[in-house]
Amino acid sequence: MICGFPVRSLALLLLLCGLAPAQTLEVALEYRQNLDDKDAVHPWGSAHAQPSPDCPGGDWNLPDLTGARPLFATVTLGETDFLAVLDRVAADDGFYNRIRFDRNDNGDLTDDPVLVGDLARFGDIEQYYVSFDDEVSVEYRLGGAVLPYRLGFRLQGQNQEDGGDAARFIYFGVDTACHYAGSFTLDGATYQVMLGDGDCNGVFSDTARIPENLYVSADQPIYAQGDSLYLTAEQKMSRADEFLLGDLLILGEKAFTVKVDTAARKLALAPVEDEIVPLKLSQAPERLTLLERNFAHCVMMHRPVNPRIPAGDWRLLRYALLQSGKEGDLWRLEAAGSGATPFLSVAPGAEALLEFGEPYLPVAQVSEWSLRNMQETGATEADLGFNVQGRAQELLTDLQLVSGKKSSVVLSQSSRARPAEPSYTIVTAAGENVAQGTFKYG
Ligand SMILES: [Ca+2]
Ligand SMILES: [Ca+2]
Repeated sequence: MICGFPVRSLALLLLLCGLAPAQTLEVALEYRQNLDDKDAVHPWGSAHAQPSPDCPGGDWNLPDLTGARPLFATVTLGETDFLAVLDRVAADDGFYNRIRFDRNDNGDLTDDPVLVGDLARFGDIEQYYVSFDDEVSVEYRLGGAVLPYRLGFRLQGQNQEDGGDAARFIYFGVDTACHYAGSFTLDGATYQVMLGDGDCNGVFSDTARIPENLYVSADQPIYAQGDSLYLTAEQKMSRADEFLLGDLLILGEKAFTVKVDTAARKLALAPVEDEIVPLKLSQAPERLTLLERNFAHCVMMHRPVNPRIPAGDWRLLRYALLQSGKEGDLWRLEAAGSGATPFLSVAPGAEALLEFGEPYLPVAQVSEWSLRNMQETGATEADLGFNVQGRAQELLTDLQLVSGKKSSVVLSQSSRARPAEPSYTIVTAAGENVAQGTFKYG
């Protein structure tokens, strides 16, 4: 007998005592092509495949190519390398506008559909942008599985007739046109999820990190890279439901480790068992993402209640807040950590406090880039930027009216869901007006 219950009722007893054995949530992931539901929101992903005039080693069967200098690029998905050949429809076309892509990975580029792009030239220099309407569906290998994928392509660059390394300056963009979707139920709520391959490498488990060579300034949000997890308890997914993929998820008052197994098409959410530290938040966010200094962990929080996180130094990446106005209008504010946002040190055994959000301060300033440009080139014009900065020196990235027809906030004429653009006046020390205008969203 335990607590007056027979032993065979142990499971029931544990449930009653709130000590039910922690269960891992297994979420089956279904492959989706973005074109299956064109009007829906889809995760975005992209990679650059560096073109080269040299064909990689291999036993290739190449078609006749047009133009003096065809280029070759390798697109890697999982453990499969696909060869792409760039050439021109007509020898005198200004830029590369035809792609042969070894879609079935058989070394023969004569049995694949030929992709022809729309060539757009802009600027006085011979700068081109080439878009391709056709996408390609492929199969690739990963972890013993053969998986489907869908890709789109675009090209950008300057036509340079001479010079051996001209290909270095050509951007061959490969875009993800597919994702995985699934759902799970927790405490009576049904959550929809989508997984996106942010770096377009066929692996959907790349967690957030900041590129080594990224220039991080105080007046710019920090853009981390990685795959994405969209999560919502609503019927319809929106752009605001995106997280950069983390290895930890705080959902309400629960904490889970997140494991994506692309080959098995599975997302596993296992209750966190390691010791983690209570974290107080100065505001209640709709969602919030923290990245550990060395990218050892990334925590995604969805409507967190008494969240806990591992010890370490943490960087505030992004958050979203919902706030009601006086007229019953509901606003969503989104912000991202900047280069000036301090790290938060979280030590074992002591509750930490993450301060962010209100009070927000308007900041008008000449950008660091513009100042450097003036100093280095003697330029006499500069960009005047407008930011709204929160308590952690984070920067507002968006402020939108989510619902409600009336609002005491004056709305923008150009972007009706946003507040009106602020205006500015520049005055000399002597009080003379020298310039005035209105900022633009950008
Ligand atoms: Ca082929
Ligand atoms: Ca990836």
